[in-house]
Amino acid sequence: MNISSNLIASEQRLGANNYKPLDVVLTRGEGVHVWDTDGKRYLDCLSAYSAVNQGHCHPKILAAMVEQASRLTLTSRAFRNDQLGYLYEELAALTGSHKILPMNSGAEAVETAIKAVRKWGYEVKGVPEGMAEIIVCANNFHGRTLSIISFSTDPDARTGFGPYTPGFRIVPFGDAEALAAAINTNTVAALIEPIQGEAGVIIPPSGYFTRVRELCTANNVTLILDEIQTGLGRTGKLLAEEHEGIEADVTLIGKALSGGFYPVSAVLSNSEVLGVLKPGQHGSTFGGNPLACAVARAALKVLVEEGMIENAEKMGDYFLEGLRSIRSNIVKDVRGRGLMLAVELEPEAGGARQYCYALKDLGLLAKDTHDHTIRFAPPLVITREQVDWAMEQIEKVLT
Ligand code: IF1
Repeated sequence: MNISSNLIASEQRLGANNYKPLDVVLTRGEGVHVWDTDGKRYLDCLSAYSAVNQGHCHPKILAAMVEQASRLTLTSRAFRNDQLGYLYEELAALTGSHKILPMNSGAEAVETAIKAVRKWGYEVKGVPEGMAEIIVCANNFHGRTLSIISFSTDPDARTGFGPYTPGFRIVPFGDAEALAAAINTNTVAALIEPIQGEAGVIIPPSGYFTRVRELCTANNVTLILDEIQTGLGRTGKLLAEEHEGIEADVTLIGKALSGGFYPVSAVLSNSEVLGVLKPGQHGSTFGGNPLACAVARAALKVLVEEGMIENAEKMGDYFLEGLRSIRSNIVKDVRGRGLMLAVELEPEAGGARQYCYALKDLGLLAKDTHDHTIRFAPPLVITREQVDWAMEQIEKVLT
């Protein structure tokens, strides 16, 4: 038995069985590439679900992390640290947000936003206590906590974990009139992904978000966009909302906020929503810690200064064009924006997972979702030559 089969056996014996990863054991990463324990190199077309947008082990983020880790890692928010203020300034300058609340995981950012808009609903909008409603979309993915899975429509994510948190209304994604019909005087927010990731890279019809924005403004409803996956360059813009020409009231970011080095998330707010949280009402031991802040500052800096967002737009268009040019009778649909791409296979293809294994054998790592869809989301530093190489492998496997 080699190292990787021993490690896989240990995982199977001792690990909770809540994942079914491809059987590739990775030990090193650099830029768009990762290596397994046998030394085989792969082009990473998942980027840890868009957390390593900046590429694996980006040297400048690494340097910031090492420097900060050797100086000060954690103070808790009982005291102040000399990194948080800088992160606030830099995030505000970059995104135009007025108030920021740092957390760790994406799910925590979502939970934070839910708490804040409920309190805002009671204190500012005048919703009767306990009556606040939040509108969400069918086939959403916002994380794994109890309140978040309470409004999931995915049986795997939800079934068996009740009792569920009330206060959510589910409407179809991409249907603004359904959202309009669901709004009432107790509606405090609409929580939406700009592009649904887990659902299979679902892009809403054009004009959807313009109408959603109008509806939210007209009804004093907070528009919360979950940009945890779509944000920070993934779709070819800093935030995916820019494609729609709108501004959310509350924007959630995570994942690539650290370039994959550390769990860092944040709630960005343009409105008074975050202002309702007073000392003692919300927080986290690690949220806003100096190590997280230093890493996030470096991750944002390289994203912007090294042109990764523009590259995502260019290489995304090129990758999409390449995928669309593949002639294969098992391909049902090809879609994407920036470097958030998907190929949906015909049901006769027999499931996407076998194609992911075939791609892995050729040195390309991609992830299946919802049985019939393969996602492609490489780090934003991918070059034209690397896209060409990826396309050759994908074409081989699909034709
Ligand atoms: C897993 C999916 C992606 C997210 C959006 C919040 C979160 C996520 C839009 C929560 C997280 C991850 C979690 C990861 C799988 C992955 C995923 F397939 F499940 F849907 F990316 F496509 N909002 N998405 O996409 O962030 O708390 O995880 O930091 O293994 O569960 P988190």
